[in-house]
Formats: sequence, C-alpha cells, structure tokens
Amino acid sequence: MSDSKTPFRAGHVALVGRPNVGKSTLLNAAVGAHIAVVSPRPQTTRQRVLGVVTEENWQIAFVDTPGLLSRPSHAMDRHMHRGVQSTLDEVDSVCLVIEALRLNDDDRFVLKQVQASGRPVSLVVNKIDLHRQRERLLPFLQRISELADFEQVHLVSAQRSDGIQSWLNGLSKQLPECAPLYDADTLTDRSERFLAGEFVREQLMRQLREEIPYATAVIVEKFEVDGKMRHIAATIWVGRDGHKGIVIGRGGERLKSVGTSARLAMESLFNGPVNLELWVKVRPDWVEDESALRELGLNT
Ligand SMILES: Nc1nc2c(ncn2[C@@H]2O[C@H](COP(=O)(O)OP(=O)(O)O)[C@@H](O)[C@H]2O)c(=O)[nH]1
Ligand SMILES: [Mg+2]
Repeated sequence: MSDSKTPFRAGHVALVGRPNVGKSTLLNAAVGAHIAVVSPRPQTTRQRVLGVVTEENWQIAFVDTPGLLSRPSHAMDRHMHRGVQSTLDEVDSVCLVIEALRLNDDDRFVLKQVQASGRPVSLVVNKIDLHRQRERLLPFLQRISELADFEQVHLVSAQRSDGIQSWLNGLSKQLPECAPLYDADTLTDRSERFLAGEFVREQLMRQLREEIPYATAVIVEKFEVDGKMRHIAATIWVGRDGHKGIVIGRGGERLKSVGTSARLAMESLFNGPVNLELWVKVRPDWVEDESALRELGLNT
C-alpha cells in the first residue's frame, strides 16, 4: 500500500568510471533488462543511454556514460569526453563506479572530474564476486574513503545482481522530492532502432579480436514493424578493406554468428521475432572523420 506521507523522489543519476569497471552491466542490473551494451573490452559504450527504474516511492533515471580516459586520442574520444562532462552538469547525483581492490590512475582521474562537478558523489565498488575474502575489502575501502567525501558507499556485483536493490534504495533517498519524470513502464529513452544498432555493435566487440571493433560502426538502414515482426537492416562500416573479410569471416561464418546473437538480444528486449539483415561496407578513417561522426550521432 502506498503511504501518502512518503514523498515521491525522482532524479537523474550518472554512472561514471573508467572503461570496463561495469557501468553498463550495472545499468542493466538496475533496470532488469539488457538495454546497455556490455563486452569485456574497454570503450564498448560510445553514447550515453538512459535507464529508468521506477518503484512505488521513487524513480531513478540512470545515465550510462562512455568510460573516461585520462588521455583521449581520437576525435571520437574527445566527443565522448564532452558528452560525459555535459552529463555531469545535468544530473542530480553521480555514482563513481570502480572495481573492487583495483584503483589506478584512470580511476583517480575520473574521481577528480566528478569532484569538480560539484554533484553529490556515491561510490559503487563493483565486481565483489571476484573476491571471496571480504575482509580484504575493508582496508581497500578505508583507503578510498580517504580520497574523497562520498555520500554513500555500496558494494555490489552487477553480474550477479548482488547488492543492487540496497544500492537503489540508498540512492533514491538522495534524490529531490519530485513527481515521476518518465512513465512508470519506460525503461530507456533510446528507440528500438538505436538499440538494434547497438546490439550489432555489441557482438562485434565481443566476437572480433584486437583493434577491429574500434574501427567499426553500425548504421541501421531499415527498421520496419509488421505486426509482431520487425524487419531490420544494418550496415557495418569498417575502416579498411582487410577488415571487411575479417568481419564477414570464412564462408560468412563470423557475420552470421554476429547476426544471430544480435537478433536474439533484440527479440528478447522487443518481445517479438526479428528478421535481421547485415551488410559490411568499407569507409576509410571514419573514426577521424567529423562528417561520419555526425552521421553516427557521435558528435553531440
Ligand atoms: N566478475 C564480474 N564481472 C563483471 C561485473 N560487472 C561487469 N563485469 C564484466 O566487466 C566487463 C565490462 O563491463 P561493462 O559493463 O561493459 O563495463 P563499462 O565499460 O564500465 O560499461 C564485462 O566483461 C562484464 O561482463 C561483475 O559484477 N563481476
Ligand atoms: Mg559501458
């Protein structure tokens, strides 16, 4: 039963951290659906994604951000940095995500950025499942809390959904009293079309070796809904001729496997069958090409 004396709280919370600490996995665990792309590689997330969690007395709209690097190199990295900075200006509070027992210069760099934002900062120590001996976490936590004045500290495993509910409950208490910002059934601000492209890119990140995924981009050319069925066609841009063959694979095996896994992710989130067509095209040096970045929406 809803208690009329409990005020509703709502707001935006940024998930910030160096690449690969598990920000997107955390967002998915919070929302309870796969909306943010995840891979073992750093820099899987290129654009921010909003994930909304609504409960009886609160609503948290998480903003998943690309990881911040202390030394951005490409034009694309710089675009991503500007995006994270403007996110910090817009949110009500910030969760700094780090990995348990691992703190490096990139984490310290991110910490400085979030402190400079002047927003309340909570610490989320992720991947605690990797450390059986919890007593080793205590001195680590002590050392970290000397670095900054965190509003809250949470220990979680995003992968196992461990500690997620108490993290959410804790965060909700920090939010301003406010009516819900999104419909209760909204999970994300991103369209199915955008997510379809992201699911293809996610598989490229997971299935291709070395530098190739960083030089690929995905453009959704067609997204048509026909009853329960979705017909989707996407083009994968690669930077070089040699990469085209690698993405396609021997006898088309790689592309087929990317397509199958991406399609399954789409079918699960969209709750219906998907017919997915993938094409591979060479577009040299798009990573440095401002007009290509604009086409991809990576320069906002
Ligand atoms: N063991 C473990 N791995 C995790 C956990 N959370 C995320 N990961 C893994 O860490 C990698 C990076 O995750 P991702 O969410 O893409 O990180 P992001 O770059 O910060 O968004 C992926 O391989 C995840 O499966 C966790 O709680 N435990
Ligand atoms: Mg990510």
